[in-house]
Amino acid sequence: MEENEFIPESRGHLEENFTYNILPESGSGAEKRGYWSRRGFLKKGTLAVLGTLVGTKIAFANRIPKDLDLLGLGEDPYVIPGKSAELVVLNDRPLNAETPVHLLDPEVTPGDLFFVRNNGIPPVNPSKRNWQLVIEGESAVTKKVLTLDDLKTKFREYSYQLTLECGGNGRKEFFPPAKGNQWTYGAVGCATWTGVRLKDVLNYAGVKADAVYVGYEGADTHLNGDSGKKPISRGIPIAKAMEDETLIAWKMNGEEIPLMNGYPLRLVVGGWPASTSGKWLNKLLIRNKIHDGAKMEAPSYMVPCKPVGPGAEVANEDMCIIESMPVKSIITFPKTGGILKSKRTLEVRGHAWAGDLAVQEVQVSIDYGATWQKASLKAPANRLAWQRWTATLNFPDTGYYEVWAKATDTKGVSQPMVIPNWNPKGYLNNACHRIAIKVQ
Ligand SMILES: Nc1nc2c(c(=O)[nH]1)N[C@H]1C(S)=C(S)[C@@H](COP(=O)(O)O)O[C@H]1N2
Ligand SMILES: [Mo]
Repeated sequence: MEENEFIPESRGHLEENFTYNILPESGSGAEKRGYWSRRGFLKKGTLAVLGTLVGTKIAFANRIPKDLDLLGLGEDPYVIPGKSAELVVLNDRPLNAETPVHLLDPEVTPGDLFFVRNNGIPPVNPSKRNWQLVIEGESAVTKKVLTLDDLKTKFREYSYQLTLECGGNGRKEFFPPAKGNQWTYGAVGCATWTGVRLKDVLNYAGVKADAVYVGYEGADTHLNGDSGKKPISRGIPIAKAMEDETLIAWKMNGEEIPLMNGYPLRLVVGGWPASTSGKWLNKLLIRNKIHDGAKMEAPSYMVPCKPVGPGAEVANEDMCIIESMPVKSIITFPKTGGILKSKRTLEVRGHAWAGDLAVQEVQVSIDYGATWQKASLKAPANRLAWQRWTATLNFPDTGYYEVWAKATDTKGVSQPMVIPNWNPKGYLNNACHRIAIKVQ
């Protein structure tokens, strides 16, 4: 095994006596530098797209070795504009990319590292100046149309740090596998969002007594080019919509929201599946029934109402809408694979969150869960923000260790050690995160 001294990333800091071994991740293409794609995939289906990018048809297309980067493309086609090259692209149509878990280390997730989950094609060059937000629906007293300026001048501005996690984060671990993006740990982030309270805007239009749900629509378009069809149009019950922290935001970390995260305007619903946080927001629908937009229908963003065995077939009527996300934690420092040299103590850290609840306790184990040590845990910056945890580990001997982290929410519910309730779409995997450490 080759060992190199290296600085793993610009933003992490290395402890003294700490290095990494670079193990090629199998299939990731890390071992295939040079002419070969770092991204490790060039799908057949993208050839037509590549053709348009190089400006002519690609001759001998069927002979292009898998994973070859075409020189004529210049830049790595899988670096997303406005995003770090270190995001891992899982799909390019629609574009989906996750954050490597160790890059989630900052307490506030930077915009260029925030994951991207698209269901359709984002709007091209959306105009901030001409942006309009329509508020209507059966349970709206009056229809309203607001510009961005209206939002900024008619309502009070609020900022909250809010955790957004895709319902499918962790899907990769389910067996039998579930179709869809094979997210590992990185479809989560916690940025500071600035905007107005959704409830203030809803009240401005007037909310009738029979209102039960608020649905959103965005300016993205369907993959199949059908302009009448929305790629996604989800929603939340009126009670969640009326919470102080539910925002219509135009800023992320004090700057304009990156295009891929919803510029110029998006909903931010902390603690719930991020699919409820509509990007490129241009319509709110105050509904007198559960919103019936795209991806509200079963089995999208639903799990079996009662647990089922792995691989079970579940009828649509036995599926329930996911609401608050479950308790979860990640280890963000060190990056897995670290080698601790001539030292037996190491400070590890990460974040923990628990949907609508707060985290009460985080514990860590270095002996495969036989014994646990309490980590120190910070209060959240505000309700629905993830919480920083840290722990100082004392390794009794040299050797290979795994560090496991486990969070418990304020209702006493802990993360499972094994993959939880299998479900057909692979949602809500909140099993404990583990990293490997070698003590030399
Ligand atoms: N308009 C629109 N809003 C959307 C989506 C989308 O495809 N279109 N994807 C949803 C899903 S499934 C998730 S997980 C989050 C992802 O937000 P992000 O891309 O900013 O990380 O946005 C949600 N809002
Ligand atoms: Mo999602």
